This record gives sequence, C-alpha cells and structure tokens, in this order.
Amino acid sequence: MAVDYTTRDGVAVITLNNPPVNGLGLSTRAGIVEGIERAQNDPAITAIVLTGAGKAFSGGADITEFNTPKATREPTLATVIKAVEGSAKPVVAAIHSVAMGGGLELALGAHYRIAARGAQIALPEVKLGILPGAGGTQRLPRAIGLEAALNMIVSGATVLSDTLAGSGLFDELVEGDLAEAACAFARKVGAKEGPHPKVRERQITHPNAAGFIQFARNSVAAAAKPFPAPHKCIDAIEAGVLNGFDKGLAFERECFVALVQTPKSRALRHAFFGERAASKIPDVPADTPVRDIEQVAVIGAGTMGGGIAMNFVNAGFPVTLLETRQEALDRGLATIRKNYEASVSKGKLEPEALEARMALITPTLSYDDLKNADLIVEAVFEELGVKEQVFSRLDEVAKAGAILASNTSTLDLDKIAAFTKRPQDVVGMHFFSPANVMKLLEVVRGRQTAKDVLATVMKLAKKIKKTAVVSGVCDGFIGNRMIEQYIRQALFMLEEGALPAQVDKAIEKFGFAMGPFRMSDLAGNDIGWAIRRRRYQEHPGMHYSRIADRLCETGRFGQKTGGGWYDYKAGERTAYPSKVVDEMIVAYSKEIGVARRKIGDEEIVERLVLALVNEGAKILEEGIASKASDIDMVYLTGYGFPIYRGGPMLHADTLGLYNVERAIRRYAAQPNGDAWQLAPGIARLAAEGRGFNG
Ligand code: T1G
Repeated sequence: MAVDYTTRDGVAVITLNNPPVNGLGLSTRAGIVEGIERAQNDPAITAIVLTGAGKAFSGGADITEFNTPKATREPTLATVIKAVEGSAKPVVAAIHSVAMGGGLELALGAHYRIAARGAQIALPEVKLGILPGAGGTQRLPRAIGLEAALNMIVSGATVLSDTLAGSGLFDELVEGDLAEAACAFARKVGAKEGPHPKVRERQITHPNAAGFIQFARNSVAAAAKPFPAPHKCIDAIEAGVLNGFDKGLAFERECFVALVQTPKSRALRHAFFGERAASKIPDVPADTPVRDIEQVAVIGAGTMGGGIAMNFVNAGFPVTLLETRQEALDRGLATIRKNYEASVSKGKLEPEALEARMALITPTLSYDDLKNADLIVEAVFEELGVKEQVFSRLDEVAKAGAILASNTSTLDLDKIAAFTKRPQDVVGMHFFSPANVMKLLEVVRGRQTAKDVLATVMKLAKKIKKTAVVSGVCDGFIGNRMIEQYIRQALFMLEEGALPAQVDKAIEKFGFAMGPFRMSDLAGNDIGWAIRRRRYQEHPGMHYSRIADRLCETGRFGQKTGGGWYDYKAGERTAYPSKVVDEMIVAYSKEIGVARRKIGDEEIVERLVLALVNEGAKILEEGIASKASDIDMVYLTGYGFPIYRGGPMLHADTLGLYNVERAIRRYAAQPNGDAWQLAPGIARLAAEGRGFNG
C-alpha cells in the first residue's frame, strides 16, 4: 500500500509513501481513505496527522494516470478530500518540501495545516494545460484570499511556505521536527470539542471581486494565447465567488474534464515528462558514478565559445578561456562583459554579480593552462583539420580523466575522438546559438564515449540549466538533420509556386516562432550554402533546389548583409518582402521549366512538418535518438516548435500515423517527390494503429 498508518499517543499518523513525490495515484488515494476510516473507528485516536514520506508531502495527482481508467477510479481525489474534510476527528496536514496541485488540494481539505519552512507550495496545473481539479479553485481563495489565490492559480507559480506564513493557509510554521510538532498540535486540537474548521465554510471577501476578476481576465488575455486553461481558472474561481462553494466545485470539475482531454494539455504533459525522460539513457544506469567536474575550460572565445563559457560561469564554475590570439581573447571577454551588462540593465543580474562572474573567467593563450581542467569544451572553427589540431593538443595536455567535449554541429564526432588516444573521454556538447540563452544541448555519443562520461555530462547539463538530449553520430545529429529536410521542402515550394513570406507566415501561424526564410536570414544564408555545397559533393544524387544558391551568389546572406530572402532597413530587424527576390524566384521557376501553381497554407505546413516527422522516424529507426520524446524535446527547446503541439512526433501522433503515411505517399507521387522516402517505422506503426509515443 502506498500509505503507512501508525499511531502515536492517541494520534493516527497517515503517511503517503509513493516515491518519488507521493503522486496521488489510485493506491495512495485508497490508502488515505482507509486510514481515515480506521482512525474514526479507533476510540484511542483523538486526531489524525496526514504527512508525506521522502522528498515531498505530495507533488499532486499522479500525472502518469491521466487519460487512463485509474485516474477516475474511486476513490477519486475529490472523494479522498471529502473523507478528510468529513472526518469527525480533526485532520492536521503536516507539509514539508513540496505540496503541489492535488497535494495542496488534499491539505486544503484538512482542518488544520502546519508546514515546515521552505516548503514549495503551488497549484501548477495551468502549466499542464489544465486547472486545479480537486477543489483548489474553491478552497485556495477561501484560505488565502481572492487575489493571492487567483494569482497563484493562473500563474501556476511556486510560493515558499514562509511567504504564506500570515496568509490563513497555515495554522503554524515549524522550524524543527515537523512530525513532533504536528502530533503535538493534533493532540491539542483533538482535545477540543468539534466541529473543526473547514476551509470550504470560510467566506471569500473582496471589496470588488467582479472588478478584480475582470482585471485578471484582461491581464491574462495576452499572456495566455493560445492556451484556454488560464481563462478556465478564472471562470472556476468566479463561479465559486458568484454561486457558492458547491456550484463552484461542480463547475471546476466540468472545466477539468474538458481541459484534460485537449491535445494542448496532452502536449504540455508530454513536454513535462519528455524533459525528465531525456536525462535517462536506456543503457546507462541511473546510478552510474559521475566524474567530478570543478574546473572547466573552453577553447575558442567567439560567439559560441563565449556563450558556452557564460553557461558554466552562471552556474558558478571557474572557466579557463583559451584563444590563439590576444585580440580574439580580448574581444571574447568584452562580448561576455557586454552580455552581462545587458542583463544588469534589464534587472536580471545584480551589478556586483557581474564582476563576480567575470572574475570566474581566466583568459589564456596557452594550452598548458588547461592541464587541471575536468571538462574542456572546444568551440573552434567548424573544420576537421582545425578540430584535429585542437584535440591532438588536448590529448597531450589534458589530465587523465578529463572530459573532452566538442561543440561541433556537423562533423563526425568519432573522427574527432580518433584524434586522441582517449576516445572514451570524448563527447559532443552541441550548444545552440546563442549558447547562453538556448536551452537545448545535444549530447553526442561517440561509438567509444564512456558511459560515465555521458552520465556526467547529463548531470552537468541540469546544473547549467540545459535540456540535454543524447544523439548518436550522424550528419546533423537530431535537430539539424531534420531541419535540413524541412528546408529542402521550403525551397522546393518556392520553385513550385510559393514565395518566402507566404511560407513563413503559414508555418508561423501553425505556431513556429520563426519561419524557415526569416530564420535563415537571421542565421546567415551562407551557412546553409556551405552545407549544401558539401552535400552536393557528398551526395550528388540528393536532389536539391538551387534557388537558395542563386540567392547566395548575389551576396544576399540575410540580415548581416542588409538583404537575404527579405529586404532589411539599416538598424531594423523587420523582414520586408523583397520584390527583387520574388522576381528572381519566379524567373527561376521559368528557367527550370516549372509551371508555378498556387500552394495553400495547409500544404505548406503539412510538407514542412511531415518532413521533420519523416526524418525523425528514420532517426528513431537508426537509434540516433532513443525515444520519440527526445526528438520532441529537441524541437521544443531548440527550434521554436510550438509547445502546445508537443513537438513533431507528438503532433504526428495527434494527426494519426495512418494519415501521416497517406500524406507522405501523396507527396512522394508529386514533383520533387523523390525527397519523400517514407520512413518504414511510420508504415509499421500505422499498420499497428500505434503512435511514436505509445
Ligand atoms: N505525477 C507523476 N510523476 C511525477 C509528478 C506527478 N505529479 N511530479 C513529479 N513526478 C515525477 C517526475 O516525472 C520524475 O520522475 C520524478 O517525479 C521527480 O520529479 C487534481 C490533477 C514535484 C517539484 O504539476 O513540479 O495535481 O524522471 O525530476 O526536481 O488538481 O516534479 O524520476 O521517473 O521534477 O525534485 C500537479 C509536477 C499535477 C507538479 C519535484 N502537480 N512536479 O521536482 O523532481 S496535476 C504538478 C513538479 C494535479 C489536481 C491535478 C516536480 C516537483 P522520474 P522531478 P524535482
């Protein structure tokens, strides 16, 4: 049973014991109800303490049960809370560490609540695309007031118990032994005559509830797009204010049942678990010992190297920053300082912290200064010969056991590892530009990369607040390999009849932060040009539109040259559709004998997204990514894929792989159809009626 029952001097102690966070799964819920009933029937018991074992009081409903029969099996959480609240003997919730979601709702059903200092209190359901579904929208406003409750519920923010000390939520805040204090408190209230206080019987008082709620609606409108949950939170709170507790509770339930079924909520829950699943590597045990990382070194003080160094400095690591020339080193340091100054001016960094962080950086021109580093990340020019110089030099100076990481985004990590006599210590750490901002980190696993190196880097990624996803070695790893097919389709569609602004608008309406042409103009069209020219050499059979090469041949590399797919005005980043480029595209179609046709937004979105899905399916088949959710995390955290669609692979599941397969087969039969080689995994899963994510 996921609940323990003990007694202590007339107090029944019901302890939730469902690691890792006492999720309120079916067996936990049943155990609480049984404990409450057992205490009612024991004349020696005068009061009840409800508490949690391990790292939480409770992290809420067991999200893994959602949309399964267990989630609605009795006793539901509502039934549990009713049993707690209806207990003739007072129930004291003793909260430590975490009381979130259903966990806080359970505590709100108790007659009394005492908390340890520093406990994390939240109703974060809105972050999962739902709303508190077990009375939180009705009890929290009665416990801490309308404004504080609405702010917590609509934001899903975590508040420390200390902050809520005088709020009416807690009867006591405890410094020392929580269990002892809770039992003492329970004995005290157990000696009193009932009935004991119920949060549901308190009144919600506010001088102008209607006005505040309207204000809240206006404030939420912009931020909530495109999520319905924040609005539903306000609706449920308002229902309780206007129509009383029971009607409010019923309305809350209706909203919850509606929201939990939506693809947007499923996508947010998928992202929640995907983020955590990414750090698990199937053949690397969770208890793999990790190497100590205290001293970090970064080679290259350019845009990437500087950003990478900042990640480690921000997490408190001293960083030795190596360059080959003093002026490059000075420039790199100046850029880092400028970035911190920008954070200070935005109020994101305290002024004194700026100097403290700069002091953590030791600039050098000598490899000898890297000899004590535990981790060395190179971010030098993306050319194998240069990597060879760096890694053969590292092999000479780096201490035994140092992890040697390459930030390469396109080169073969196994070839880089072979430049050393310690390939087991070599790993890829592919940061995304700007490296100190983008959350995604592709951890590239070489054929010989040691398991403890992977475990160390995955743990380190959490410290530097990155979402790390393991990729095998292939051209472009996960993200860039897929985006190449996405860009191929975008270019074909220009040949066939679309224009850059139309393609960008369509995919941005789908939810991408930025369409392929605006993105290319931002990154620099010459980068794609270099990759394509390499591609033409390596894969002469791969059919590519040459339209982008024509653009680059005119020197239109994007924002940095004042013009790319779009025109730009000096000092502005606004992308203006370019008459010159549009005419060039139309002329190019004519030149290659393609009769341009109108391409609808739906086809644009379908071809761009399914190009990602199809390549993602191949990446899964080849074991480059170990799970579909890893691919989704790459796209959610590194490529601006809309989070409310959960990533390309979950989106494909939402479309249904049967439909995905038919669409791909349709495009394969059209002009440029040779780009559509259906991934076998899609056909197999479709035939089995399954999706990528189960
Ligand atoms: N259900 C199931 N598993 C959960 C979980 C939950 N609620 N919360 C965490 N886990 C797992 C997580 O996947 C990971 O698993 C492990 O616990 C440690 O998590 C009716 C319906 C509680 C602050 O949204 O914010 O209640 O990877 O790595 O950093 O109104 O987890 O080890 O296998 O995050 O110490 C509302 C979500 C649910 C809270 C702990 N509750 N959780 O952080 O550990 S909906 C939430 C968190 C609800 C009611 C509604 C955090 C944490 P694994 P972790 P952590």
